[in-house]
Amino acid sequence: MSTTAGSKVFEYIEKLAAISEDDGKLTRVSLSEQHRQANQLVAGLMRDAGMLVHTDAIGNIVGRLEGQSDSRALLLGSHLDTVRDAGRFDGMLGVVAPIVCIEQLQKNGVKLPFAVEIVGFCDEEGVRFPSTLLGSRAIAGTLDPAVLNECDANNISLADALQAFGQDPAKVSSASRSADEFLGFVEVHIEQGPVLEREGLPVGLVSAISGAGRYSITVDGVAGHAGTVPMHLRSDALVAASECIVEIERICQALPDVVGTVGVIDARPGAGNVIPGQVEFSLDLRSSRDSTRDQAQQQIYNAIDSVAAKRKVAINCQQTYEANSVTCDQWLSGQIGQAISACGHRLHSLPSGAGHDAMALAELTNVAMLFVRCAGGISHNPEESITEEDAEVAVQVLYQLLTQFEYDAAS
Ligand code: HGY
Ligand code: MN
Ligand code: MN
Repeated sequence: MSTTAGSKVFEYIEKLAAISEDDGKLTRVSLSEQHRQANQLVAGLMRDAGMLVHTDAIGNIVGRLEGQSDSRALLLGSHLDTVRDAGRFDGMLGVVAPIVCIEQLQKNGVKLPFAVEIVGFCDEEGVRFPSTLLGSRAIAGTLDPAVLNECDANNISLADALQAFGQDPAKVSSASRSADEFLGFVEVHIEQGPVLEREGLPVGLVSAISGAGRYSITVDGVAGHAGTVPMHLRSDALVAASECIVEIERICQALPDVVGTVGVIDARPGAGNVIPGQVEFSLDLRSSRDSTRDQAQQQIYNAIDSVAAKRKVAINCQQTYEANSVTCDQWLSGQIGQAISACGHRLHSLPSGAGHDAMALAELTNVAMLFVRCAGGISHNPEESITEEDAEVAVQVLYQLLTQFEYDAAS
């Protein structure tokens, strides 16, 4: 059977999907042994495609193909870390599709005037550490050094994790790149939503990326004996947290274009016959409009204050991360749009509710995104899937973009 670009993409995706810390599920967090193995696999694919490869100071894997006449690079790529029990395309598609495209260019003897770099970012999901977009923010030069002190669930700091990964945490800032090195950043990513499938389209153009805030909310009540403390004398941290969570849902349902998610909750001491004395839960708050997200945040804080007073508990809300919404660059998006049309597909532009490394890179260079249809819009779920045909279209659009790329060579 002849290999197509789509089948090559799937071949590489399957190899990456086999590298996981969980048997039978795909979980690969940043700076782990599994991340190291994934970087090594991707480095081999990049080298086989004729690229020079290095690992930067934050653990991103970076491949580069020199241009014939211009040292500036069009940057491509996405993330190699995953959520827990993840799908195999979220992130990885945006690293593998560009590599297959470079393979095709090399096979066809096409020499581009400008350089191409492909990056596999080390941490976009923010599963291991409280912050996220670590790899892309390091490249953009916007990473706050304070994140080096953030710890994972095993109390390992980012600095120690970098050390164990073979990187010197004192040199993280050397991962930052300068704007004049790049022509722009294009990220290929699954849509993670149902729109392209409903439109009957294999690919789409991203107009904007929603901003997001992440919070850690701690409720302090009074632990007690489940059998001896009357209901009216309790300061039950878990019931108070539950009321806060229902309030968060009510507020986000009432506001336009806001989504709020509590994905993690930890009740302590965690015994069935003990009234929970302390609860910590996460909040992920998003909107394509930063002002609306701010409005939701304020309403949530007010609601939490009311619950605290009513239930005689102390509640602390700590924002651990924020990324403002990003509008994709018109010029770069226009070139992707031309490539989509040239490949014979109707152009459809849509916003991204999910966050992406492109949000961080927008601080450094022009960014644009190509979405690929995914079945049922399912993502952050092992059922996440795309077709080989759509993967083929993504590579074709990238090929068209690179070979027809128009830019001001003089500047
Ligand atoms: O959470 C997100 O939007 C992304 O998948 N990290
Ligand atoms: Mn994701
Ligand atoms: Mn992603």
